[in-house]
Amino acid sequence: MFPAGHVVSPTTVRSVFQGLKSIVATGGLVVCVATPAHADAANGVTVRDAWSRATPPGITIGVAYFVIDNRGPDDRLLRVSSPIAEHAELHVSTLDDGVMKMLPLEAADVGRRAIVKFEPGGKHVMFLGLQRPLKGGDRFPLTLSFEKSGSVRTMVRVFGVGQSPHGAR
Ligand SMILES: [Cu+2]
Repeated sequence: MFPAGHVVSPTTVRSVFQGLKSIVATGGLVVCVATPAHADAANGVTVRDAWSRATPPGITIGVAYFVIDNRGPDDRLLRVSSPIAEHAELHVSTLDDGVMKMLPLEAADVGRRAIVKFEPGGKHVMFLGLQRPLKGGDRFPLTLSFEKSGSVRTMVRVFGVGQSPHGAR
């Protein structure tokens, strides 16, 4: 929806991710949670606390945040993917003169024994072409591909509008 290097006004960002009241849709996303929601480990890299925000009806972009805990050597997050969206991209947000800019990241470095946080206002995963709106309480899988550690799959928990793992926002 947004081209690479897009510039979006803070208002747009707010309305997409927080502001609009979500209309309760019937028959919400049903994800079979066969995988436990706790962190999944692979060769030293662990991904935990993955979360996302509910999306308003008609909006086909979404976002995801998580914490990468690397107990091994230097690594890099190269790609992400999820069955809920046509594309998933690595982005970074910066506030520049009151304008929220989101830029695509080619990869995210994960240093040796480092913790890298994807969080609001910083690095995030952006979903383009969501198959359907995300609702609070949903869970969906996200696969992160690392240069050395390979694929790490985690489950993302969707929070309602104005909610986050840290309480209301
Ligand atoms: Cu973005």
